[in-house]
Amino acid sequence: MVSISTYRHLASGKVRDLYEVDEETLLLVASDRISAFDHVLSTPIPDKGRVLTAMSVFWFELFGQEDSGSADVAAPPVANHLIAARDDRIPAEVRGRALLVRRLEMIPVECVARGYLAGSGTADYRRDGAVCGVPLPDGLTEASMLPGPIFTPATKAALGEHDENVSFETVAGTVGRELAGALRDQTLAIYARGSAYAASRGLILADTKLEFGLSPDGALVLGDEVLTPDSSRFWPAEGYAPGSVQPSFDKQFVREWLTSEASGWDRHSGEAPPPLPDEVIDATRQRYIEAYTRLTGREWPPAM
Ligand code: Q0Z
Repeated sequence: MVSISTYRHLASGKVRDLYEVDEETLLLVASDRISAFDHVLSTPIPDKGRVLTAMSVFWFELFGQEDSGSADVAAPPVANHLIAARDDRIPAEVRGRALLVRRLEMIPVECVARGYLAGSGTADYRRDGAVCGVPLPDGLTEASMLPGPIFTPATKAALGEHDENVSFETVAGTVGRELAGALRDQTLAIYARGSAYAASRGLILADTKLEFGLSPDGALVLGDEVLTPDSSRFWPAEGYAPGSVQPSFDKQFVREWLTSEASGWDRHSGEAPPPLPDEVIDATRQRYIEAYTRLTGREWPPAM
């Protein structure tokens, strides 16, 4: 039986860890850690890592197919880094929340597609009337639907920093115009397919962040995690109301409790947030599972 300590630790993000299996194979592990207000909380959410992993697998499989059913828009298959979610090289301790993936040469661009105004998109629009150099019409408000989906790349910041929105021209300067164009086209194609599918399940995909890499033969490959609540904003279509910040599908209970009197915490204090009460943990776990079952139409837990 293989243990995770067999593998060299390569990197850790806020809530994920990356290990080297061999020269061409990596293990991408989603933890149960959750972040809120730029802090990683001391309380894990049971099953969160399994939900996000199963969701990524669902999307990799959907987008890997030419025609993915009535909810998906017909498009050529997208190559991705997934080797297996079930494999003897996946240690028992992380099984269900780890993916064996092809090692790629990652492209240092956060590839964001937005169909709606939110987060840094709203901030940039209010300041510049544009996001990442893409001009937008007057009169938009928080959570407005955009005239059409836009590519709003960002450069990955160091741990603890925020990604910096950049223009297409900046990406072209970094990786070349041809690759920049391919990143934009693939990102918008995946957003179109993902948002059409999500809409058929009663969910708005407001925006999403993708990462791509190059395989040894030079092909562009979709990497990382895909269309999870950690990389995307999902809003329930039934409650959608532009003009104010939309409640997060997954983290709303956490945010509401942390900013309530009950937590005793001031998000601007610089202090670490307190541990979550059991009711908030349970409600949040249920929200993640609901996101999975609602999006995929599959039972929880998946067979992995
Ligand atoms: C992903 C990340 C972290 C989790 C590198 N297929 C790949 N080939 C080469 N590198 C990567 C991948 Cl996915 C890769 N990341 C982001 C960092 C935990 C994911 F610490 N970094």
